[in-house]
Amino acid sequence: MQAISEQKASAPIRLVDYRAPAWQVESVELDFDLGIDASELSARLLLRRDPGQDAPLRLDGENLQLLSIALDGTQLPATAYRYAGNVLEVDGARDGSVLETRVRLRPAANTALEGLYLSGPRETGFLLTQCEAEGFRHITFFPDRPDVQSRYTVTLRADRARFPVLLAGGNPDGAGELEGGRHWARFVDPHPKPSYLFALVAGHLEVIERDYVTADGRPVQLKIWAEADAIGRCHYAMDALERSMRWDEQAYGRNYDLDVFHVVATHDFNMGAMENKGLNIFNAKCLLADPDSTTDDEYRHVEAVVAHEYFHNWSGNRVTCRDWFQLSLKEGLTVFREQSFSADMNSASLKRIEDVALLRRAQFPEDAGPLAHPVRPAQYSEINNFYTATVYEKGSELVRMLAGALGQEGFRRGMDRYFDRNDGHAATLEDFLAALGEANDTDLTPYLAWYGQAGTPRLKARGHHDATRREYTLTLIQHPSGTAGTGARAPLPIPVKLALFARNGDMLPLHMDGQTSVCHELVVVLDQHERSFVFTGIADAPVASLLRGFSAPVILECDYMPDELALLLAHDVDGFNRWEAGQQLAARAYEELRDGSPGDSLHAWCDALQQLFGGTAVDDALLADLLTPPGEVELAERETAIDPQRIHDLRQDLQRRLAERLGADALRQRYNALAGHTSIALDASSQARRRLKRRVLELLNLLDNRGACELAAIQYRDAPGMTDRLAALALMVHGRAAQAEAALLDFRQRYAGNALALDKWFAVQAQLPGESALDRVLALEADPAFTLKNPNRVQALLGSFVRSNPSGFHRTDGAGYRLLAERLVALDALNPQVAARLATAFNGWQRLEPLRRASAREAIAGLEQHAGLSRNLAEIIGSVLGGH
Ligand code: B3K
Ligand code: ZN
Repeated sequence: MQAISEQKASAPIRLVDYRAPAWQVESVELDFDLGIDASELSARLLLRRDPGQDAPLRLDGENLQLLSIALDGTQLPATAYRYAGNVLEVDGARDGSVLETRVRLRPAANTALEGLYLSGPRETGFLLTQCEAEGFRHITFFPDRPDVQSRYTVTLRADRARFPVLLAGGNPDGAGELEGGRHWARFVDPHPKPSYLFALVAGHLEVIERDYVTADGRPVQLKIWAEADAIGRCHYAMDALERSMRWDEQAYGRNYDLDVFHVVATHDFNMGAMENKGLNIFNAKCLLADPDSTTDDEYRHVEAVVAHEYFHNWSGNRVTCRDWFQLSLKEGLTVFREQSFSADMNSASLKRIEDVALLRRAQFPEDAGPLAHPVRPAQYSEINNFYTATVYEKGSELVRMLAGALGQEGFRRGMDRYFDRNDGHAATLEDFLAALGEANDTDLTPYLAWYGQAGTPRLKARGHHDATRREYTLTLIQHPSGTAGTGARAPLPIPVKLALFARNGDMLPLHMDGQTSVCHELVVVLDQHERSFVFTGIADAPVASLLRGFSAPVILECDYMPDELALLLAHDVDGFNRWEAGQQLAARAYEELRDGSPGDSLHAWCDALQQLFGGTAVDDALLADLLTPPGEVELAERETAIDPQRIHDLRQDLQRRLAERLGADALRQRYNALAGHTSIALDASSQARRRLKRRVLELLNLLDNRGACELAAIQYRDAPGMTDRLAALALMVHGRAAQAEAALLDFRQRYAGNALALDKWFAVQAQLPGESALDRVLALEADPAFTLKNPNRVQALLGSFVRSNPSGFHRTDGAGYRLLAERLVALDALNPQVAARLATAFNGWQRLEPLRRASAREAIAGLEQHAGLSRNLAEIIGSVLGGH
């Protein structure tokens, strides 16, 4: 029986409606007969009924072709069950019943890449699954919710020649031959798990292996699988995996818990990677790495994602989420763990800068517009729309605040308590805060308010120095954001790490509230609307360095004088705050230019950077970041009527003025000195040199376009690796160099067989600033290598255009908006998740200047009228359009 296709229910799911499941599945046996066009699957569920509930047995199932159904060994007549509205209701089930169903799936026709699908061409590709959040219901009938945890036994059967490799999560439990050239393999997972962590992979794959022994003595086989042309690019990921496993043992005392850990790379994946128990599946772009096709930033990203998915084995798998509203319980926590790992493996302050820059670029705008939602949303229509920067990145910032409040040892004690108490359970954010708090005899419930309130709070800081009393009073005031919602707005606990600097750049000892112990940095917690903190023994007016290390995810408003920011930029020993002072100064310099009155901030910024550029106070990587003003998206956040082209031009002007101050000769000299070191080594100082080299050449380009492009052409030709090659290519393309087309052609030919490198070729062109980008995008869509079916390619071309090229996308004639709307319709029919994510590029349209606002509105409203949008896209479009 085929489910009658129905309009998806649009009533939102609400946190307040949560009820414990009436039925659990104690164990499940899945038996697959795999094929590309059709796969069949028998499922045998041992059911447990909650004695306190008498609801009938209801199982989720979407677009499943039901072939047979039996209860306790008896085939059911059509009158004994009903399959409608994506729910299968079965009569007569009782505690201990066994339900057996058989369904047929169509993997090759599955373009949504959710459930069981095909990666690659029909003839040579392989089968794989993606179940989080609700993909398992596309595979079989099941109570597809994370608080149902079951033991899985999975048997795979398939033609050996077509599917030589058969993998599923858990430990291997036998394999063998069958008649007709077929074979089988069985896997048993001893750890009960929710259905979203189920996975299988079948097809032609190569493997690299490594033996690992956990700190508690378990031998584990680590196996990374990829197609033949990619397996040589998996070694870096293997090293990263081993580093991650050791780190989790040392930092959190967490050991791996199966005999084998599989990782598989695919080019067809809706997001970065997936932490399926014992069988992680990765988007190739987050796993494959080699110097010829991977940039330094991407290497660090691969390391971080490998770690992230591995860390989920405890924060997500062993302790999972009760319901999807608790998503940040695993995602925010795992991002925090991943960020801490990356900080330990690389430069901690650069990592912090990178993370905060991402938060501001991706999360702050989300939190400031119609898509704003709390880290724990109160309702959703489509859960896949809530894998957001808020749940992930802001969620991580909340864990960071808790970790800061408890200190390193206290946090570890709390995490031990959390893992031990909730092991094998589906937990809530309350469980998390309770474990952390109880292990430290402290009440962390005030922090729950952070999880329930949308919007970025503003923190106002005012300093007052009283020379006669030798006192410095710091007053902090918090304001909820406009998107915080109408619910309770209790003051949030805001930890503010601070230090005071004397005018000569020395840090001052801090005496507060008559305390005798002296320190140079401390954390005060603003837990009321307003509070003042008095520091004594301060002879001269100091400069306060606030929110050091970005100690809370807020927007700090402090009326520094330009010379005060310049002092912090020159002297702060907190690498993050030094960078932050530069960013603030640059943003003010930008505003001076915008208002037609270049003044003190511009001069102070250029002066301070000239000093740092000529000295040795900061390393090359930090210098590169200091020489980079806030991006166009961040600058737009400061505007009320956004004109992206004008923002682009002003930012260029700002950088040109900095370049002028540094001087073309000094830039050229520095470039030549840096260019002398050509290596593909990944150590910190080699990466730092490449980063600074790129930045210096970009600045030089603003003074001497022709000269910089000539240097870029040489750099492109001689580049030993992708970092230098791509930087040179981007400079030539965006600088409209005479050499650009030849370089693009060369790149295209060189990487014809390398999909990830080809994505960069699309992306670099889609980011061409200005109105001509759209024609370029249209031309590239006609390229035979472009397809809407591959999420990475869509992201490379359309994603880069609408997200990373504001001056190109936001054309005054609205053509960018119309293009996006049209492509969303086409994409939605293939892959609703990818369409919905791309549609968030419309976020913020209400704050555009009137002309663009009108055309954006028209495009979005037209889209909303379109019949048959997926629930995913409809929810985003509906929210973005809001009440306007
Ligand atoms: N947990 C997955 C994301 C699943 C997304 C579902 N649409 C990757 C991660 O955060 O590790
Ligand atoms: Zn995750």
